Amino acid sequence: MSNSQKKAQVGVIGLAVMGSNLARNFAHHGHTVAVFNRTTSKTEAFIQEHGTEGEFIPATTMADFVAALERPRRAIIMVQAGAGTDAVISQLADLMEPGDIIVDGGNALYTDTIRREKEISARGLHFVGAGISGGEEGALNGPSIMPGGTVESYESLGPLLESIAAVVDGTPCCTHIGPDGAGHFVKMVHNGIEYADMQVIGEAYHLLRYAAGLEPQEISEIFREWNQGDLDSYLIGITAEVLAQVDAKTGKPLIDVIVDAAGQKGTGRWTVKDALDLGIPTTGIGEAVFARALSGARTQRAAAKGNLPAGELNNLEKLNISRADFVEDVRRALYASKLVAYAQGFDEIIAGSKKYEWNVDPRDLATIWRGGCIIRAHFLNRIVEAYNDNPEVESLLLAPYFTKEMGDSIDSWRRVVVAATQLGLPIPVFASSLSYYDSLRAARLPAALIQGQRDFFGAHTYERIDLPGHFHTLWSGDRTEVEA
Ligand code: NBP
Repeated sequence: MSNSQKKAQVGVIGLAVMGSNLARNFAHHGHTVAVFNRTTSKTEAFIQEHGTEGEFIPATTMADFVAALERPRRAIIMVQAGAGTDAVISQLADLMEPGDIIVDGGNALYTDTIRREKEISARGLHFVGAGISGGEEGALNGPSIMPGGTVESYESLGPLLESIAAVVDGTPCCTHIGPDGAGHFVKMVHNGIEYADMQVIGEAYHLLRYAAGLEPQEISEIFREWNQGDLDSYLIGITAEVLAQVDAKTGKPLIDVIVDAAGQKGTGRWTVKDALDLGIPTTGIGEAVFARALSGARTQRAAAKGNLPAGELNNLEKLNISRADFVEDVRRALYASKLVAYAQGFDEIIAGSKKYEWNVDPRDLATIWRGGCIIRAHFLNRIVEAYNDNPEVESLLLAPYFTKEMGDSIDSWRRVVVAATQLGLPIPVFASSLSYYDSLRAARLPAALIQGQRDFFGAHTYERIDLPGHFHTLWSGDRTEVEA
């Protein structure tokens, strides 16, 4: 029901998939919601379709939209990230008054959010970059929400957002993350972790299909079973659904008629670029982003298919591995690789938080990612426990639960990596995560040689294990060592 007399507690701008579902979610929770879309016909269609679900105030101009909001005004922008967001912010800011709050709920790059927050706060308004995860279904029924911005803005905005967020064990999946770009930064890394999680699941499927020779329906059942244990998560659940789907047109498993080229919108790539800048080895996320890129290089792949020597390939029988053992090994390899990806993602969040002085509490993230979002998973409770036990833990992998899981998985993981390599099947994240793990635990790394090489060609100096200071060998002279 629309009501032009009443003021709205919240407004949503942009009535595409995310905005319309979010607006409905607010209305379902008893809030009056002002709605506006650049193309008015979309607002009309929205009211036509959903107007009876709650109290909406449709606006045909931005001025009407702003006038419909109670103060302090709370307007959530759900438009395409980038130029569209900038345009809407500028129009809104011109119409708003000090103390009002502009929320960008889109997938903005966090550095844009930092810039926007600076500009908007200089005008006396609050600007909140809020990561919202859960896609269409989450926006409607309870997303995971990661708002940045000032503490003051959260006092007004928080209860509203918490009222529509997913709830796990009585706790809403929404909390104040930290100042300016903190919310969008953690949402970015969340998406990066999502890339790695999806890729390791993909690798497990690929091995069960092409190494163990199982059919999609059988693999669906295996994933369903896995979803009862440690791997219990949204992504494992939907994997079972996708694999069980039969294509109505051909009668084949749907998976077999979908082109094997994965798309991406950019948040995974941003996560990796930022990890490079921060010097954090998020190898799992990186390999997952590259795996999508390689899958999409369709011309190059077509040229290479059947034309690159594979060497002598093996099979499970020759490797003396039973199918049942292999399935269990793959489950453990999947879990171990996944834990590595999460550990790396949390390393990046901690490093980003330090760089920007955001004071992000990693426990908050593990808590609010338990529901609503794409990477929601049972084991996130373990991350909360790990940081509760030791907030300064050097890596999540060193927390007792994780170390034990790695110990229980490591032999399986090595067998899977060896088997996949001998079968010629690609497992970029399984393999690179194992290398990361072995690098992390290594007593010595070949980095000593790299330092020697760097000193040889560029006099970059090296440190010694037995003396303080920096040293240089006179490589082109008499090869004695001097202190730099
Ligand atoms: P889209 O990203 O497809 O954006 C479409 C909306 O943006 C329409 O309402 C459109 O208005 C509006 N818009 C554009 Br485009 N340019 C505009 C401009 N210059 N001024 C005003 N409005 C403009 O919508 P979405 O998929 O609902 O996503 C919204 C945001 O949420 C994005 O940032 C997205 O990355 C993020 N997000 C999406 C998901 C998801 O699962 N889809 C999940 C999480 C976050 P029009 O109707 O007049 O063209």
